[in-house]
Amino acid sequence: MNTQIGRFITFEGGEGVGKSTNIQFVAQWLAQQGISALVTREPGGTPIAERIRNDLLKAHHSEKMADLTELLLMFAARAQHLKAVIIPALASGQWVLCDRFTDSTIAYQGYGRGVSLDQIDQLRQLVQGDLNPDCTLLLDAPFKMGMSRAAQRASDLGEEVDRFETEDDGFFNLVRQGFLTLAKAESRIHIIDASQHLSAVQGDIISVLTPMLGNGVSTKHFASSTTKQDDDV
Ligand code: Z5A
Repeated sequence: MNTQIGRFITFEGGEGVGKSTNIQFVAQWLAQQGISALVTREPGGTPIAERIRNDLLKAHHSEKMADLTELLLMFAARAQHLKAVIIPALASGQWVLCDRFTDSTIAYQGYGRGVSLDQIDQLRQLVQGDLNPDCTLLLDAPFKMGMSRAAQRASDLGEEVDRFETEDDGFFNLVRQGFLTLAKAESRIHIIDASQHLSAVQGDIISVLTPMLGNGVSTKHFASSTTKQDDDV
């Protein structure tokens, strides 16, 4: 029986820090190494999960979405995405490159909205079991820099503002600190300085991923990730 499984790489960070740009770059770079990668995103990645995404991001609901509703919808979309897309791809030996995953839930719903981290962890266990990313690239930049890049892109492409983009500076600062706190605690998370020129960002990303090419497949995927010293940011 072939027990080889692919690598699970997630891209995290605030808005406009370059996740979509760099996920495409990594997919092309892996293809040059002869590695097939599936690019996907959260919330979303399947027809059902994309419908949930639409409800989550729509800026103008006639009622305010409760924080717990938002949290449960994130995990509902994730359950579908894991079952229909991520787990089958990994099992077939493909690498999965995912634009956001559970670290975003901890940063946005936990640190940003103030939902209990213990409750988030219970849902994480229920939905993921022991499946965690092998490696997470945390693209970090001052949130105003990301917002202004995203605003420029939105105006170039005529995109609408989503519900999260209407939050205030305090919320985005909490989210950024949440990501940085997680990065200190989890050895799989690598902080990439996303305020640099794009070529420097991509050089740093390759430095992180190159050691993973040595044995392009992993059989340890479902083991829990290693924990670093639990310092504060
Ligand atoms: N959310 C949540 O709350 N909880 C969860 O569990 C999950 C998500 C999974 C949807 O995210 C929202 O869902 C998100 C959090 C929440 N809300 N917010 N904020 P999304 O991923 O769909 O949307 P986003 O985070 O807002 O991503 P984005 O705006 O698409 O940004 P990005 O993908 O990180 O950036 P980009 O599109 O690659 O780059 C933006 C522009 O900057 C573009 O024109 C690039 O060419 C340019 N760029 C990129 N890098 C550089 C550098 N280094 N220099 C100069 N210019 C650059």
